[in-house]
Parts: sequence; C-alpha cells; structure tokens
Amino acid sequence: MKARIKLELITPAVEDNAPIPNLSLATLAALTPPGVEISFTDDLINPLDLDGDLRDVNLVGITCSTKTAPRAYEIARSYRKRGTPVVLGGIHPTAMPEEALEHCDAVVVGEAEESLPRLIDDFQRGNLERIYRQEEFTPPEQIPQARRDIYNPKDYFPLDPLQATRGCPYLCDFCSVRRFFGGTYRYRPLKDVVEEVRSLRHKVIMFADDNIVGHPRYSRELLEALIPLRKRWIGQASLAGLEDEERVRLMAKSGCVGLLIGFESISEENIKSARKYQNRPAEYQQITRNLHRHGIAIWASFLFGFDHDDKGIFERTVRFAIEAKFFSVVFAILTPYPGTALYERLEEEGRLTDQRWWLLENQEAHAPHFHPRGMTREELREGWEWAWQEYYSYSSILRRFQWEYPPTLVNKAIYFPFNLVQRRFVRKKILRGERLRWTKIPWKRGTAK
Ligand code: B12
Ligand code: SF4
Repeated sequence: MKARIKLELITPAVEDNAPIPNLSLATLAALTPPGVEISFTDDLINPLDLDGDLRDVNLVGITCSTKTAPRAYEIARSYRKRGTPVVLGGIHPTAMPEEALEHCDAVVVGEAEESLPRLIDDFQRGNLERIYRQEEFTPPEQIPQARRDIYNPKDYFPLDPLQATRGCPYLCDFCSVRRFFGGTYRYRPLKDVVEEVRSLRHKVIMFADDNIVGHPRYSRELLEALIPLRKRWIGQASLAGLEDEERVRLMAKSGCVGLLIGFESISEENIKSARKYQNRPAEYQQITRNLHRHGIAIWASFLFGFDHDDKGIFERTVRFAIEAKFFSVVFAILTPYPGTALYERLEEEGRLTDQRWWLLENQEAHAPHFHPRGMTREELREGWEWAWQEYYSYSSILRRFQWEYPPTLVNKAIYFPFNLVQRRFVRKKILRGERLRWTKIPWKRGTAK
C-alpha cells in the first residue's frame, strides 16, 4: 500500500530577477502521480526564511542551475535538518551528481519524465535510491503539458513559457545543452504544442526552446500552426536559418515579436575556437536588418573573455551593437560551466581560478573564473562593466531607437521603459554588484585567486 504524500517543489533564487514563471517545476508537477499533494515556492517571489517556518511536507524537490546551486544546497540542508528528505534535479546536479548528493537524499540526473514517477513510487514504498537516471532521452510525445496552476500568475510577467523541442545539434563549447538534452532536436507532436498554446491564458508566450527555428520542417509547420492562434511570442533562435527572408516573414506572421540570439562574439576567430560554427560575423548585419524589417526585436547576447579577445574587444562590440540597434543586449563574461567542453579545456590548461568556483560566496563577484589569454582578469571585468554602462547610456538608448522601421508594438510601447529599467539594472547589479539576496555559505568560505 502506497503512502499519500505531500511534495514541496522549490525554485531557488540568488538575486532579484525578472519574474518569469519557471517551466521546470510546472513540468515536474505534471509528472507527479495523482494522489501526491503538491505545493510550490518560488524563492524569488516568496524568499524562504530558512531560520523560520518551513512547509510541513514529506518530500522536497528543488531545481538547480549552477548559479543557484549554493542556495539550493542551503535550502536542502535546512529541510534535511528538520528530517524532511530532499531531491535535487536540473542542469547542475546532472553535471555534478556527487557534489549534489553531499546536500540531499537523492539526485535526478538528466530529464525526469520517466525518473520522477519512479522516484515517487520508490519513496512511497520507503525505498528511495540515491541516483535516478533515465536510460534514454524522453521521447518528445511523453513531454507533458506543464501544470501552470501551481503558481499564481499575478506574481509574474503576463506571459506563459512552454517548450516545443529539446536538444541541440550544435557544438558550442561553453554550452551545457547538448550533453544534457542530446545532439538532435526532439520535437513534440505539433498537436500537443497547439493544444497547449490554446490552453494558455496570456496573449504572450515564451518558447523556452534553445532554438525555436532549429528544425526547418518542424519549425515551418509550428509557425504556420501558430498563425490562427493569434498569440505574440518571444523565444531563442540560432543565427543559422535567420538569413532566410521567407522564414523570417513567416515568424513575424506567426506572432514573433522578439528573439534572444547568441551572437557571442564579433570575431571570426573566437567563433571558430568556441565551435559555434553556425555563427558567421560577416552575416550579422544582414540578419539583423532582416529581422528588424519584419518588426522582430533582438535581444543580443555577447560573451567576453574568449582566447582571441584583446582589450579593444569591448569597444568594438559595443560600437557594433549600437549600430545594429539591438533592442537590448546581455554582455556576459565567458563562464566555464561544469560538464562543458570549455570547462574541461580550461581545467586541462590549468586556467581555472577555482575548480568549483560556483561554491564561492557571491560567485558573480569573483568572475572571471579563469585566466583569459589576451588581458588580465581585472581588465576583462573592467571592460565588461564598461560595455554595459556604455550600451545603456542615455545617448546610446536614443541612438538605438528604430525611427526608420515600422513601429511595432514592442518598438512603440516597450523600448524606452525597458531600456531605462536595464540602465538601472546596470547601475545596481553590474557596477555596484548588488546581486545577492542571501549572504553566507556556511560550509565553504570563498577563496578566489
Ligand atoms: C528559458 C531559459 C532561460 C530564461 C529563464 C526563464 C525562467 N524563469 O525559467 C532566461 C532567458 C531568463 C535565462 C537566463 C539565464 N540563463 Co538560461 N536557459 C533557459 C533554457 C533555454 C530553458 C530552461 C527551461 O525552461 N527548460 C525547460 C525545463 C522543462 O527543462 P529543465 O529545467 O531541464 O527540467 C527538466 C530536467 O532538468 C528535470 N529537472 C529540473 N529540475 C528538477 C528538479 C527536480 C527535483 C527533479 C526531480 C527534476 C528536475 O526535470 C525536467 C523535466 O525533464 C535553458 C537551456 C535548456 N535547454 O534547458 C537555459 C540555461 C538553463 N540557462 C543558462 C544560463 C547560463 C543562463 C544565464 C546565466 C545566462 C546569462 N548569462 O545571463 C541566465 C541566468 C538567469 C538566472 N538568474 O538564473 C544555462 C545554465 C547552465 C548551468 N550549468 O547552470 C542553460 C542550461 C543554457 C546553456 N546554454 O547552457 N535562461
Ligand atoms: S549555445 Fe545554443 S546553439 Fe550552441 S550548443 Fe548551446 S543551445 Fe545549441
């Protein structure tokens, strides 16, 4: 006879962040067998007071990325101290299962569509194992519709996240996705995706796919199926394929209003050494114009610290990004995430500053977590700060506004407020380093070199 149990699902947060609903736990909720009572805490919305009252439940499940690992471990230890068993899952415990097991009772490695029901069954029978791992990647028809009823939509931006595909065939050495989700696109049956989109309450949806236009035939069918649903959508796309004007036109027609695109570097040498072969800097401008012409705003992402970066890279990149008139830009310092080819290479070359840099107190403050080639760590950090400051200066915000293109909804209504909020983010988080919502990691003191 199986015991009825209460399961608490938690998203840890390490800093004030944009309130976007998390798809991981809504997916886990959908995988949980009936008869299990689910509660949910988003640490961003309702910060957990670990010295105060915690929920009285039988089992806790925490999702965990490398950024949130220290907080996830801290929450796990607090629950375990009260005698409540804890399961950790997600991208970081998958890369570092042994480390995660130091802080919890069981780890789910990889996807959980098959593992989670098995884990809950074992738990109800009093047989919890230490590691759960699926034999195969989840067949896409078994990806369930997320259960968005676990969170209060009023706590978040008015948009619904969903996923149509998993996996990525590209080889970018700094990225965790291929090893986690596999090197082919697995795409959910179109009818499942359409049905899920129809059920969504908001006008705006966010595809949490790594590349929503990755698979040419499937993406064309998906875009066509979206047209009659009259949603607006944002998502991530790889540059491969975006030079095709027909496809971009179809994307716009299907409701696409904005794309997060990993440009990563304007240097051809960096792109090659990072094995992001699908990016061709010589085509950046044409692709950008193409998207803008169809009213699709670009949220461009760049990384600094590649081996071919010199001290001039910051100015060259910012100049390029301002001329391209990107709606918004994220500048990140290249980060060796565990389980990536980049991590392994830097470790082999003896260039990591700390093998488990993510456990340092306030990990962001210690970045870069490696010794760059073309400049010192301090110069990389200063250049990165300068780039943010420059891109979100008042003059840049004015220069980047798209006067010449048709005023889309995004362009007209959101551009200035969004960029002014970003400007504030730069002052607070990038320049003053005010990222933390918690202050101590009791089991390890930071020792950045
Ligand atoms: C959407 C997304 C975002 C959105 C987040 C929106 C939101 N609130 O969720 C935005 C754009 C804001 C974002 C930002 C960033 N992101 Co992001 N993001 C993604 C992306 C594309 C999808 C995540 C997702 O929703 N997946 C769908 C769910 C269903 O999958 P899942 O989380 O893996 O869950 C499954 C399993 O892992 C497992 N599971 C997960 N948790 C748990 C918990 C338990 C208990 C169990 C049993 C199982 C389990 O079960 C699920 C079903 O199988 C992933 C890449 C990817 N393909 O996953 C990157 C990814 C997570 N992001 C990444 C990064 C680096 C970032 C940034 C740091 C980028 C930056 N430089 O600023 C920021 C950090 C934001 C922050 N402060 O935390 C990395 C993380 C690497 C790492 N080792 O941690 C990833 C993997 C991409 C990459 N290129 O490597 N991101
Ligand atoms: S960065 Fe994007 S394109 Fe490259 S491997 Fe990761 S998910 Fe694929």
